[in-house]
Parts: sequence; structure tokens; C-alpha cells
Amino acid sequence: MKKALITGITGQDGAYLADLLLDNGYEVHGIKRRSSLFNTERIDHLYQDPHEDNVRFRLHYGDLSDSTNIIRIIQQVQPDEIYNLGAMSHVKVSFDTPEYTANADGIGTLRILEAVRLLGLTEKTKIYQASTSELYGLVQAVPQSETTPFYPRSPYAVAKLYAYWITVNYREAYNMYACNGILFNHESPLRGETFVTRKITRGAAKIAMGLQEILFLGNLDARRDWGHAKDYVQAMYLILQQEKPEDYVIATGVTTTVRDFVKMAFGELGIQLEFIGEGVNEKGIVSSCAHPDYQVTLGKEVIAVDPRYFRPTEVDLLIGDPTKSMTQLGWQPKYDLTALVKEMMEADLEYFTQEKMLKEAGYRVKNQFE
Ligand code: NDP
Ligand code: GDR
Repeated sequence: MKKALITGITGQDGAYLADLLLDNGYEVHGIKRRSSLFNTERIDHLYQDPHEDNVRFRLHYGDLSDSTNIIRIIQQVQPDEIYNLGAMSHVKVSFDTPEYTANADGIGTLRILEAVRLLGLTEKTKIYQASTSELYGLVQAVPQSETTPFYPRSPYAVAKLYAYWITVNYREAYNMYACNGILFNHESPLRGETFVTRKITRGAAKIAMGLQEILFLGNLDARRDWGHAKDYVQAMYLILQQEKPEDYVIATGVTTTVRDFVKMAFGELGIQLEFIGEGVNEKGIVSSCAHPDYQVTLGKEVIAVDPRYFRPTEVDLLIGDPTKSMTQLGWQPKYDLTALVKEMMEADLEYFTQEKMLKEAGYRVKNQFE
């Protein structure tokens, strides 16, 4: 039975990847951080009592900033495959915590590679590094492919640039099977609540249900190539099943503005929005509502711009060229953006329907910080 070790298993991609690898017959080990609250909500359904026999899913406490911890876990597990998904993954937050981001996202990758080398596992263990379209940053050429030059625009992207190149370097220097998946934005109902797509689907659901008046967003002009996380973890797996280790772009090849994503999300609820004004004065107002139960009135402002969400340096346009992954890996996404938005909206509507019922029954609902 193959063994996989996943860093970042409690995150969006870690949860989908663990599901996939368990389905493929793997023994799956994950590294989770100690937290004062439970942080395993996305993988709770995979829990197996460690006291039982034939357990195929185990968690280990750890942190990418702790070399000895990483070495010990890799020594204990002796994985065939490591998926390094752990990271401080929020671009805007990386401007507030640049040093920590460099440590976890940049040096954390080195710690994994070095542990495999020191433990003499270079022939056994294959490594997947979660690289990102943020590496392209300031637009040099579109669509972005494996050969497009990088120009990172945030402490997050700069840390990931180090991680990208150290992965390439260990592959070339020590003949390791180490690969970068350069993944464009991918979303799902499990997406962290402060990334723009999930913030929008949650906001739209709450506004439609009368739980929130207005949704504040940042740059509505930014364009992203959005796919579904379920499709993208399939690509991660395929990248480690090839004869030769190589780097691959994973993307849909379609780009959409944040503004249009907002329209699509509200559109799923039968609510049409019209955007008026410009820059910080831009507003999204309700122009029609086909759903009798939703408490939105025509002409009501539901979207406003708050410069607090602007980034000091922005990535304006991402659009990936997935030709290599489609031809070499045989990778094909099953979801398009319409199907993604629909799934996310349905999940958030269901969530807030339950929350509304709890609220009406007198339960206190959690605070939400953005
Ligand atoms: P999430 O933010 O959902 O998950 C990040 C995971 O990393 C969480 O499990 C988190 O733990 C863990 N983590 C954070 N810091 C550390 C640390 N110091 N040590 C160990 N683990 C840590 O990200 P996604 O699942 O969306 O992304 C997975 C990876 O792919 C990330 O590396 C991200 O940068 C990269 N990526 C993501 C893309 C996307 O669109 N989603 C696109 C391209 C790349 P905890 O739950 O405790 O916070
Ligand atoms: P991104 O994702 O920075 O591309 O990084 P995010 O969803 O945070 O932003 C996408 C775009 O939307 C604009 N935006 C807002 N963003 C947030 N978070 N909140 C807002 O209110 C808002 N309003 C507008 C942003 O300015 C940006 O242009 C994600 C992460 O998953 C990274 O880890 C990953 O590497 C990249 O995708 C590919």
C-alpha cells in the first residue's frame, strides 16, 4: 500500500486530496497544527480511531517552521509521496506577516526537501510542491504557461518563488522526483471564507436571506482564472504518477472579473445586479429579483467597495494555458465556472438556512471577521 504525507491537510486542497488518495487505496498521513480550537472541520468525515487495526488515515502534530518536527514525521512515515500544501496562503495577509510567510511558505519547502535528502529517501519519496499562478504577478504575457517569466507581487508570491526554485534545484542537484504544480485559483464550498469567491457566495446568501445588508469588497476589476479544487487535486496526483518529474500549469484558460463573479453568484439566486460608479464609489444595486422569498428591494445597494481590501501591489490578470497538463497528464477539468458558482451558492444557502433557524431559536451565531 502506498503511503502519502500531506502538509496543509486541514486546508481546502488537503481535504479534497486526502479524499482522493484514500479512494485510490493509499495510507494517508497529514500534518496538522496545534490550535486552541478544533481546526479539522474539513477532514472530520475521514477520522479513523487510531486504536483500531488497519487504520489508513492518521494525523501528526507539526509545523513547517520546525525542521526537527518535519524530519521526525518523514522518518516515521517513510512516505512514497509528499504533497506540500501547507502555507500561509492569503496574499493580502502576507503583506501584514511577510517574515512568517517567508518562513512557512519558502523555507518550509526547503525543510521538506532537505529532510528527504538527509533521511536518504531521495530514491523513494516523490515530492509535490504547491506552486501558484501568483508567481506570474505583474503581467508579462498571456495566457501564462510553464515558460512565462515570473514577476511576483506580494510577500506570499516571493516566498512561493523561493519554494518553486528550490524544488527545481533539488530535482536537478540530487536527482529527486520533485515537481511544481503551478495552480491557478481554485475554489469550492470548502474554500476559506476570506478568499474573494467564498466571501461573495457567503455574502450573497446572507443578503438574500436578510442576514446581512451590504457586502464590502476590494478591487472588482481583478481577473482570475477560477477552477474547482476537486479537479485540481486530481492534477496534483497525476503530476506524481509520471515517468519523469516536471512542472505543470493547471488552469481552465478562462478569465473572469471579480465583478462578474459577483453577478453570477447573485444570479444563481435570481437576483440581478447593476454596477454604477467607479473605483471606491462603485456600487452594486439590485435591478431585479425573481425570488419571492428573498428580502431584497429593487434599487437597494448590496455591494460597496472598501479600499481596506486593496493590496499594495495587485495582480490584475491571470489566465492560464493548461495545454501541457492536458496533453501530457491527460488532465481534464469536470467543472466550468457556472457549475462551480452553483455548487458554492447551494452550499452557502444551505449553511445560512440552518444558521438562520438556529438564530431564530435563540442560539448565538459566531462572529465573522473578514
Ligand atoms: P488553505 O489556506 O485552505 O490551507 C492551508 C493549509 O496550510 C492549512 O491546513 C493550514 O493549517 C496549513 N498551514 C498554514 N501554515 C502552516 C505552517 N506553518 N505549518 C504547517 N501547516 C500550515 O490553502 P489551500 O488549500 O487553498 O491551498 C493549498 C496550497 O496550495 C497552499 O500552499 C496555497 O498557497 C497553494 N495554492 C492555492 C491555490 C488556490 O487557489 N487555492 C492556488 C495555487 C496555490 P490551518 O488549517 O491550521 O490553518
Ligand atoms: P488570490 O485570491 O489573491 O488570487 O490568491 P483572493 O480570492 O484573495 O483574491 C482574488 C482577487 O480578488 C480581489 N478582491 C478581493 N480579495 C479578497 N480576498 N477579499 C476581497 O474583499 C476582495 N475584493 C476584491 C483581490 O484583490 C484579488 O485580485 C489565491 C490564494 O488561494 C493563493 O494562495 C493562491 O496562490 C492564488 O489564489 C492562486
